[in-house]
Amino acid sequence: MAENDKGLLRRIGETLRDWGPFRRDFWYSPIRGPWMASFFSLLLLIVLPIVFITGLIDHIAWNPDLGGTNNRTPDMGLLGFLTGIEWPTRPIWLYRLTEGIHVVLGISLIPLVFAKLWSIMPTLYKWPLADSVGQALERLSILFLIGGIFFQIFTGLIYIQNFVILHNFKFNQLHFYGNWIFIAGLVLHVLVKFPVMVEGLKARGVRKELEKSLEETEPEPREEGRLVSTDPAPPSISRRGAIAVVAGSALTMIALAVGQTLGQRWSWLAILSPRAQSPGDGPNDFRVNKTAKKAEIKPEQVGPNWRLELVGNTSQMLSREDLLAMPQYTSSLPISCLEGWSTGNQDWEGVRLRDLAEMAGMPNAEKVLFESLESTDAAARMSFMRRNQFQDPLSLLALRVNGVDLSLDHGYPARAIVPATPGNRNTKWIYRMTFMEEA
Ligand SMILES: Nc1nc2c(c(=O)[nH]1)N[C@H]1C(S)=C(S)[C@@H](COP(=O)(O)O)O[C@H]1N2
Ligand SMILES: [Mo]
Repeated sequence: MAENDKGLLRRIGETLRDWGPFRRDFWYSPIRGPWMASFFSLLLLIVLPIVFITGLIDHIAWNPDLGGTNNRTPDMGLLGFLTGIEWPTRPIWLYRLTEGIHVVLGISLIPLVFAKLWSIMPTLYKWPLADSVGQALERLSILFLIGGIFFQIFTGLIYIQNFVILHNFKFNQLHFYGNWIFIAGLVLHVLVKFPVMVEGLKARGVRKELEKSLEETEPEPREEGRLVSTDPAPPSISRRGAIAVVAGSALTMIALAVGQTLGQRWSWLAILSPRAQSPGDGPNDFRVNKTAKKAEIKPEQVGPNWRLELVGNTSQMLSREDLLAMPQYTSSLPISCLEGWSTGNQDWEGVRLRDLAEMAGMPNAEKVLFESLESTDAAARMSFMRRNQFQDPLSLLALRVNGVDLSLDHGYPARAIVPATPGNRNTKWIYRMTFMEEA
């Protein structure tokens, strides 16, 4: 029986070896080879760490140690050190920049990853899959790497489309834990392949190869691996031409995505962004993440009977008139969503959060909890901010924006607005603020 199995496996292997993409002469591109594969690796080695690090920065920006909905990925493991770092409030565009880079460069990875896959395609069709334990490990790392990258791009892309069906899927967990698979694959791969990449580039030189025209383009010499075709077709594009196509695609992705982070004036550029639609130019006509209707805010909740419950050492009820009678301040701040889009600066007017902390008798509280009238979405219903955030003179409980009352969609009667903070921490339709000491 065992003998027969072996025979069968071997026969399958032999058949596969001679079939379609498993055949060496199936691959005929004259420009595929170690140099091309190494060049695309180099591009990825520059972009991937930036996307990875700005992703981690996003976790710091949420202040996960404050708990509640700030912490959607408990058990951060090795990355636990990200918890407890005080996210700064300056520069005011900090999160706009880091998250903009994360999303925009993340999108530009799509053509880069496909180019890299193309450049190593024949090695994926190798039979037997591995000749040694080392090779098996290497191939396993590639599986983690490719699987991880696609998973991250896929979950990220779906999330920023804000599809209604997928709105509540556990994006934070998926995108965070999926990252582990990806980074494990990447670290292993770089450890094994870095010297190979350097060799691959050195053998032909980066500049020298990029200077070659189509006429000067020739296949690389046959190597031990399977990248160079055994039967190359005449070149129809130079290596630099192929690289230009890939880089041009990545730059196009960037151009089509970056408009959403540059504010309203450029949003028309972001044609692939669901937030690109121009919302008009009235004082309240800047992007809305979730409308009051979607959040099921009822008119009687936000009418004259609305009160802000301010909790600290004491508890008091404040009407909108009470709040408007307090010293009013204006802060020019953007909304920067973790989906990557941001508004330009808006002129928010209202009461300083630190004045409210004072009023609650807890100017040195550790944190403040905002609670929203909305009941449809547990994740959006509340948010914590740290002391450095509510003490910043620009941090407001906003009542008005751009010279008029807040619109219902932007959080009337009152919303939080704090510099450099992820958009989703700026709770709308607030009915209670609770200042708290350390638990
Ligand atoms: N109560 C509540 N507050 C909320 C949200 C929400 O869905 N519910 N969305 C948040 C998110 S994700 C962002 S980006 C900002 C968007 O504010 P805007 O709709 O006024 O532009 O509000 C935040 N505040
Ligand atoms: Mo957001």
